[in-house]
Amino acid sequence: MLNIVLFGPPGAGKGTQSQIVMNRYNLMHLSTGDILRNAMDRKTPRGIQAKKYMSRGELVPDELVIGIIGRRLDEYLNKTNGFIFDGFPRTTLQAKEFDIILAQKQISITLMIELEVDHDELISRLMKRGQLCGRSDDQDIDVINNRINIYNQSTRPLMEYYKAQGKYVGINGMGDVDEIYQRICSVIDKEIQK
Ligand code: B4P
Repeated sequence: MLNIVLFGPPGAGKGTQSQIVMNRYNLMHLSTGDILRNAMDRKTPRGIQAKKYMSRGELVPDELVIGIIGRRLDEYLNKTNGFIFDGFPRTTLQAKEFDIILAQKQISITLMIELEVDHDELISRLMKRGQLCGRSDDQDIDVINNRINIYNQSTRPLMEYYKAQGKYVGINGMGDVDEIYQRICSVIDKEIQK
């Protein structure tokens, strides 16, 4: 099974790239951000709980997102070649719990690919999306900065966790979508050929 964690700050292109990479390798795309936004729109108890955090640009509690991922894994495990995890894990606790859940299912993460993007480019992409799509967490510069700061403090250190397992690869996330897609595919193809 090919299981990829696509990693990077808000606006790095994780969601954008996941959509095209999943088609090429026939993978299931699991985005905790999309799942939480869907729950918010449907006003489910989890969605109502998540909204408090997401509207401020804060991370949703670990137990809530870990539960979501566990349930989705059970649902799709026997129906796919593998997964792209987009926006998960985001904390060390999530990564550790995730490894335990995966081991119980006798699978593991193949690679963590980080998209490296300059701070000014992140702000510009997110503000543009805020204008085009109306996502509320992309419309307020303070919320955007809070998300980027939380990424740097709580999420980026996770790369060390995957580096220690020999699974981390950083790639240049600047440039047009197709260029970045080609860079991601060359990393995955190299791994598949090993
Ligand atoms: P996410 O939905 O993961 O949102 P994101 O970090 O903003 O990145 P996203 O993947 O959507 O954007 P992308 O970079 O593709 O998280 C939202 C919130 O959910 C979090 O703040 C948190 O509250 C909560 N959450 C989610 N997962 C959680 C977890 N595990 N634990 C706790 N809380 C969690 O793209 C951004 C924009 O850039 C797009 O408009 C795109 O068109 C554009 N773009 C992409 N590539 C480009 C390129 N090469 N050039 C120009 N523009 C580009």
